[in-house]
Amino acid sequence: MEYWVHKRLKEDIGIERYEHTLRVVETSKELAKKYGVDEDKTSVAALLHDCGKLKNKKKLLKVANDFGIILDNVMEYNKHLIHGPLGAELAKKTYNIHDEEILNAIYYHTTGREKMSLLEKIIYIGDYVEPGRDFEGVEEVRKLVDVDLDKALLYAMDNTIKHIIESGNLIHLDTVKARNSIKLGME
Ligand code: DGI
Ligand code: FE
Ligand code: FE
Repeated sequence: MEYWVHKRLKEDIGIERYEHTLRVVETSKELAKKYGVDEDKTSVAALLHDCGKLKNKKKLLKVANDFGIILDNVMEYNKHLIHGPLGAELAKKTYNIHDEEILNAIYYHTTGREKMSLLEKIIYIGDYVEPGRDFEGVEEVRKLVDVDLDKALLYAMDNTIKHIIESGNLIHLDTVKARNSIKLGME
C-alpha cells in the first residue's frame, strides 16, 4: 500500500497498534499461502483490520456516529467491539477499499460470524497468533493452525469465550454464531 496509508494508519491507531498490524500482515500472508488464499487481498485486509481502533476514543465514537453505525446492545456495553464495523467503514471511505471480501474480513475480525470465508478465518487467526501475542492458549493455536485451520479457530474461539465469561463481559451473538458454525462444520 502507498505511503500515505501507512502514515494515516500510524497517526490514527498509534505506533504500538501499527506494529501489531504489521505482524498480522506477515502472519496472515503466510497463512494465505498455506491455505490458498489471495496473498495481496490478505495483505490489504490485515493491514487495515484494526484501522477502526482509533486511539482517540472520543473521536472513535464520534466517527462511528457520523458514519451512522448503529450500536447493538452488546457493542453499547463493550465499545471495544465497535472497531471492526468502524474499520470496515473507514476502509471504504478513507482508504478506498471496495472489495466486499476484504471489508467483511475487517468488519468481523473481532467477533467472527456464522459461515466465515477463508479470508475472514485467516485474518481472525492471524490477529490471534501474530508473534507479539503471548496470552494463555496461543501456543496451542499456533500448533493447530499448522495442521487444521478450523481446529485452530474453534480452540481460539472457545478460549476467547471463556475469557469473556471470566471477565464478566457480554458475549456478542456473532461470537457465539461463529463458534457454533465452526463446530458444526467440523463434524
Ligand atoms: O484489536 P485486537 O486487540 O488486535 O484484537 P481483537 O479485535 O480480536 O479483539 C480481541 C478482544 O476482543 C479480546 O479481548 C476478546 C474480545 N472479544 C471478542 N469477541 C467478543 C469480545 N469481547 C466481548 N465483550 N464480547 C465478544 O463477543
Ligand atoms: Fe481488532
Ligand atoms: Fe488486531
